Amino acid sequence: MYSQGLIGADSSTTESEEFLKTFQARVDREEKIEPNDPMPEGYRRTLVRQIGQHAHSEIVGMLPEGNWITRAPSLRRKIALLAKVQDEGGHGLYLYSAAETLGVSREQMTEELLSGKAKYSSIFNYPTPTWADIGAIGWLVDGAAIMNQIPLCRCSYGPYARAMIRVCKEESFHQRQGYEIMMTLAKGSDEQKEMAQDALNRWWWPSLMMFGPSDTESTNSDQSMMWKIKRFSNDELRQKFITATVPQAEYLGLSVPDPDLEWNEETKLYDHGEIDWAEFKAVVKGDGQMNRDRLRARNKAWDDGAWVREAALAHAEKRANRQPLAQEAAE
Ligand code: FAQ
Repeated sequence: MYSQGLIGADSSTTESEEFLKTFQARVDREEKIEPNDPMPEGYRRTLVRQIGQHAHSEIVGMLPEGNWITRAPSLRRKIALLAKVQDEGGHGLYLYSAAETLGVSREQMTEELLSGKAKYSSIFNYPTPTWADIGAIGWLVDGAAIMNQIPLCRCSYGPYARAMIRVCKEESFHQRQGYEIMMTLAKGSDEQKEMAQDALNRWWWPSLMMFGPSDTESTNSDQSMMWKIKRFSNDELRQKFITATVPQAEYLGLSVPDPDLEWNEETKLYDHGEIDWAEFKAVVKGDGQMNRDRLRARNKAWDDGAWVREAALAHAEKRANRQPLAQEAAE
């Protein structure tokens, strides 16, 4: 099934017109689609693709911040960061489980991540050289993730929508954790303020790229919006994020690194400069600063964990073999 590739909605299905119409009517009535419900193959594959990529993003997303757990500047910061990174691992697990309800196995998804075949969010291919990066990730990356994921709580597919409710609650703690780090740095010494500005300079544009290509380039949006998997387009969410975040930067006394950023009184939104889509494409293709490093780290974790998987399997086998004896004794 899944071996057909990581492809998006495919309109060349063999399902009857009537079946597709009935399904669309359910979606339009805002009924949740559940795992055993009939669904078009394109809908199923779109969800496997999106939820799988989302799960991989959470798992790879543990790496840039994990880099700072042993170097957090205080015990309080270390505890909060540990909890955040642990949450991200948990989000990955809920999401893999949600994808499994669509008939794809966790092993298949993991194999696709480790081989470099599966996509994950471009944002996690940037380095975290300073402590301020941890502030910027919480503030901007989690902030962008929340903007994108709140509408997913209303996604037409029940298991994904329900997973998103808990994920969004946790992301909101992550965002505050990051903003608080930025506030501390921005109110600190000149050197700390400079660190905060430098992190904002490096994370601003990649955070805007998280929302995906512009609407004219987004291949999956129209179909995903029709199926109510997505509720807003990539550009709409990006614009909402900019509008919410610019005043937060002003409050910190930091400047957003976009000379073309300007409040538009008519639209009540910020006009912004051109995003470097060539950079986005290169990162998604695997040529970002940290792509190779991230995949190496995930592959090492998989290899290093082999003994745990083997031991768990051996234990399960032993228990299974013991059960008939225990039953016999009880009889
Ligand atoms: N990076 O047609 P569209 C987080 C791909 S979680 C890489 O617009 P779609 C938590 C896209 O897959 C962050 N690839 O696609 C956290 C598609 O490729 P395909 C992840 C990207 O699906 C915080 C192609 O481009 N969040 O941050 C990206 O309709 C801190 C065409 O694009 C989610 O996954 C990208 N940025 O819209 C963790 C949320 N953007 O498969 C740790 C769920 C697009 O056709 C620390 N996903 N592509 O070959 C979504 O909402 C959607 O999938 C979008 C993309 C909006 C990401």
